[in-house]
Amino acid sequence: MTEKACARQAFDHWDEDGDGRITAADYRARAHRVIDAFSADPQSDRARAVTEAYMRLWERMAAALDVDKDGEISFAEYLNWFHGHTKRNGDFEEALVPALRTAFTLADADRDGRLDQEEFLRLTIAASGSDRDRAEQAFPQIDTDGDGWVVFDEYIDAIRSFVVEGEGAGKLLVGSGAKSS
Ligand SMILES: [Ca+2]
Ligand SMILES: [Ca+2]
Ligand SMILES: [Ca+2]
Repeated sequence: MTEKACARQAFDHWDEDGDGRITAADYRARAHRVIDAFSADPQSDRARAVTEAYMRLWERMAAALDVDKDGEISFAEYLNWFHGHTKRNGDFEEALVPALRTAFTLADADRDGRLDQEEFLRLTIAASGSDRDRAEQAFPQIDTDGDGWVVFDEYIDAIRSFVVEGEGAGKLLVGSGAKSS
């Protein structure tokens, strides 16, 4: 995949309402989709942690990417940033991991720190815009030790390998055509 195609895929992944701009509304909608997927009370601590983490992620992304400060990240702005930052793990770690952690925590209904396949499917469909077939394909690849459970580290490793390198099982989660819109 070319760098531009990779950037487009990632951009579309975050442009939740598909209007060609990434805004605070897209991040809020993404957080709400995750909360809805687990029928969580939006006022519960775990649900509010998801919304807050996604809004912090938005603020961080906007500060770095919204160069003309119009409150929106255009694809041109995204692409500029993408050129310089895709190979740097630190940005990924700092920005995205806390949001994914709150989503994972919400998905982990019995709080044992791991997701069974059904919990994993619901999380990835909501948080990554993946469809069910792709998420089912991804599960055995992400469950790298094959114990039938996905722990947070396995989940993050897969997403990271895609975000940073454009490869791996994370591609199945964020891959093109994953969204119906
Ligand atoms: Ca949008
Ligand atoms: Ca802008
Ligand atoms: Ca496992």
